Formats: sequence, C-alpha cells, structure tokens
Amino acid sequence: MSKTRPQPKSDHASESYSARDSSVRPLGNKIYLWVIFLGITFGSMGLMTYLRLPPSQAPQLTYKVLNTFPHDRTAFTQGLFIQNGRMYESTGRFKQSSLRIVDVTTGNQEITKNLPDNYFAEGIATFGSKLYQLTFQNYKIRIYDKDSLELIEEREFPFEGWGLTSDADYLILSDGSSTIRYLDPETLKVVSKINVRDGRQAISEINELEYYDGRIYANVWREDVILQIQPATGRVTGKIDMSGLLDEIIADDGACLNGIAVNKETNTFYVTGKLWPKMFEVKFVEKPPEKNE
Ligand SMILES: [Ca+2]
Repeated sequence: MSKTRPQPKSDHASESYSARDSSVRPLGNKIYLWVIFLGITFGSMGLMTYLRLPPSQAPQLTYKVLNTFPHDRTAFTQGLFIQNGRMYESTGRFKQSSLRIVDVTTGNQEITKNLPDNYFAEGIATFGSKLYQLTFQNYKIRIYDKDSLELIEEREFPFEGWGLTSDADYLILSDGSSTIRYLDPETLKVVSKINVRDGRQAISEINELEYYDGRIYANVWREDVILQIQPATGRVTGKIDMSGLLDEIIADDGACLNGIAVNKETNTFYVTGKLWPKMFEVKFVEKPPEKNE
C-alpha cells in the first residue's frame, strides 16, 4: 500500500467539499451536543437502573434436614469443620473457650483442649498438618497440630477474629465486617480481600465460614441465614433461609445459628448454633415458590 495511492476522483469533489465546508462544522457541533445528550441520558439511565436494583439479587434457598445429632448445649460454637470423618469444634466465651474433636454422630468429645480463662476463642480452619484458631479480641492466632490438638505456637494477629476457613491455597478470614480476607498460611499476611455484597448492599457481621466447591458459605451473626458467596468477588450467589431449624427457644441471648461444616464424603452440610442442643445434617435446596392465595 502506498501513501501516494491516487484517490478516486469525483466530478462533485469540489462541490462536495464546499458543501461540507459550509455544513460540517455546525453538524460537528450538533454531533458533539448529541454525544453529550446521549451520554447524560444513558448515563443517568444506567444510574437509575442501578438505583432500581432490588436489595437482593441472590436466589433464595432453603434446607432439607437429613439427620439430627446431639450437640453439647454448653458449647458456644464459633468454629466448625469436618476432616477425615472427624468433627473439629471451637467454642468461645471467656473461661469457656476450647478446641475439640467431636464424634459427629454421638457428639462425644474425643479430645478437648481448654484455653486460658482470658481467651475468647473463635473460628478454626486447617491447612496442611496444622489447625488455626482465631481469638475474638485477644489479637492472637493459635496454631495446633491437627491430629493431637497440641499447641505448636501462638502468634500476634492484627484482626478481630470471627470466622475462619481454608481453600487449597489460603486461610479465609472474617472479622465481623463485610470484609473477607485471604491470608498466606505461613506468613499470615493478607494476600487479598473481598467485600460481601448482596445486590448493591454490603452485608456485615459475616461470621463462621466454610469453603466448599468454589463457594464460601457464611453465617451472619444473629441471623437465620447462610450466605453462599462467590470467592473472587464477594457477590452473594444464594441466600439460604435457615429459619425454623431449631424448634426450641434458648434463654441465653448469645444463642444463635453459627457453625457450618461440610462433609466431603457425603456432600452434606452439618450446621448448628451457639448453645444449641442439636446438630443438623442438611442439604441446601431451592426454595419452593410462594403460594398465591
Ligand atoms: Ca466452618
């Protein structure tokens, strides 16, 4: 291709040019104005569309109870997971904090390690051969041998500890806000973080966590709901209505739904609550449409 390639000639070239010469500039201004007009119109329509977004975009789910097991009604459950058929539980409150291995079906404690009285234990997760236990406002993280529950070390930790879980690479931490942080299990440094959002609404007080099959499942403090969260974005992809699970009123104000553990052998979830006398094995299922009377 040559820069000097001749342009096709037109008999009307000079006429066209003069016509353009007389009209293009005003037309250019008009186009410019149209672009601004359309930009404002569609921009505000976008904003209006955004403002019209319902508070929730997430599908509503519910649960089906498969089994009911006993649970220690004095356990202020803060962390829960199952690995190799063993259930690990962390309990909170001062003078009552512990780390346990529990028989899933009987609720019997196989190993129990009590924490010092001034500790308030929170979420737990495992990575490799280690088990990590958060503390609420002690600003320490405790690291144990996963099998014996012997304490290996305790490290300073800059965050309030609420929920903890792990994926193949990271520890995943909640601190009671809408922020979920990914931590390097060796250095405990923050690698990345997400904010939990349902539609355009931030959801705070994210509590116990469970990573499973490309989603984070999360309790929300004092709510009968489990959120299903997209790990990369924080977007809530499902809201599981857990109301009615425990048919008992517990006098203690601290009692509430908390604790999610997946059993990867059965692909079922075990859920309980702080001071709940029962542990439920459940499946999450679509919520049937509401009947119109
Ligand atoms: Ca969990």
